Amino acid sequence: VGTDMDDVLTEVKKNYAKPNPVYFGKAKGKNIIVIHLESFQQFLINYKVNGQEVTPFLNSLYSDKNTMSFDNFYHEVGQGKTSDAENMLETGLFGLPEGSLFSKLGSDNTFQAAPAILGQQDGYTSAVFHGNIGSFWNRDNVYKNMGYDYFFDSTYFNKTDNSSLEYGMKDKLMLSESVKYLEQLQQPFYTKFITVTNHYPFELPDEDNDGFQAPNTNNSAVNNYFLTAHYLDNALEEFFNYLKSSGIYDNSMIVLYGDHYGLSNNQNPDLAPLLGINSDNWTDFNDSQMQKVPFMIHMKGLKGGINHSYGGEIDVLPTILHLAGINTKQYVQLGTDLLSKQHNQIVIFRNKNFVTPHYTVLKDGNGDPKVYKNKTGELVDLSQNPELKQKVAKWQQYVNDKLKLSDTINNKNLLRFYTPTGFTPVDSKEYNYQNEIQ
Ligand code: GP9
Ligand code: MN
Repeated sequence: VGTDMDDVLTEVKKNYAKPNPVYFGKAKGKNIIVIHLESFQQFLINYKVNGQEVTPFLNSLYSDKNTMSFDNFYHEVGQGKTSDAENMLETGLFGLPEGSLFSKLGSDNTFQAAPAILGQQDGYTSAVFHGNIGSFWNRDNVYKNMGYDYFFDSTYFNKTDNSSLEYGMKDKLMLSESVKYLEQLQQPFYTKFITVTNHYPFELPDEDNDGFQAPNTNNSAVNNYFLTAHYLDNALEEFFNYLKSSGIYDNSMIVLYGDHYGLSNNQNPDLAPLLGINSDNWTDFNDSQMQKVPFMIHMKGLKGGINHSYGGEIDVLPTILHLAGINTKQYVQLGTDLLSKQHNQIVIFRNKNFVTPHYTVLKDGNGDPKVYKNKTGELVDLSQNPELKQKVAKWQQYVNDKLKLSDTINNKNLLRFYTPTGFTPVDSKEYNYQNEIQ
């Protein structure tokens, strides 16, 4: 077992990308507020239906001079969906090839996750806010193993007959109900808000729609997706207004990300015309483009802009920790800081497909690579391009090795054999989420 972990550490060392001095520590000591945008895809940003912006607030944030926004950022989840996204952001390791890591291993595995790292290294208090039951995706157990101090699940919130939809409390209500707890948290805090309203089948009661007109395709999930995304956008604006009026905003770095696609590949042909593409011409490449999700870092005084680097959810943890002034060198994390000059731009999907800054590499029915040019969506004939063929094989090996490394660490629970210097292993028994603060 010792050698397994030694091999892991050798690989992880090779993978490390050193922080960019322009950004390292820029958020040192600030509160970190992570907002999980359920099922939110990048194409919604700046998209208009009948001339009306779907997400005017996020659009303004996206182009704000204090926001670092990414436009080539992909989700990398597998079957664990939301929980896989959370897992990558908190631990810097991938989810599993099948099922949800949270459900399968989350109760027993050793984690070296964001709340514990920030708590131990810089005195952060940590909390998650989520308007559904705490056992969904096994979160109540996983969060303890991650060292989350508090988990405000739906039992903490005042509910009425129509305050919840299928996946939990409506976002506006969850966010406003969270405020009374947020205000009591010791600062600096690391908090995560998991929204749910923009979840398939995207059904929004009329009373929650401010008059936004959905598009009119034959597919109601496609139409409704714009309504719930619009609702989420309103909810975020209200929450930001609160953060500003309470003063929390001035001492906080706010990180927003879409966890995964909302519209599935089955629905994309019905979405195609809304994106100006004929359904008959829709390809696997177009499906892969739909896996782009927002990633934005907003903070007063941050030098922002639209960053075209390619990256994904696995890269978020080192990015955030470096901004917070915590070097990630000794941690076992498989992504690289998106702001580092050494950031690795190969984006790894959980099914072993991948994207580079120039190519998207998917598989055909036989498992052979289908290589598309990102710029044009054209299929490249590899038999005419042996040099690229060789490169693709090399990249594929890298992708397979990376996923295998992650699976080995997770399946063998290897982190129990390695404790980074200055880190104390988390004891889940020290945590209890039963309405402590009330
Ligand atoms: C449930 C919510 C949805 O709590 O996070 O999970 P998903 O279905 O998107 O994985
Ligand atoms: Mn989700």
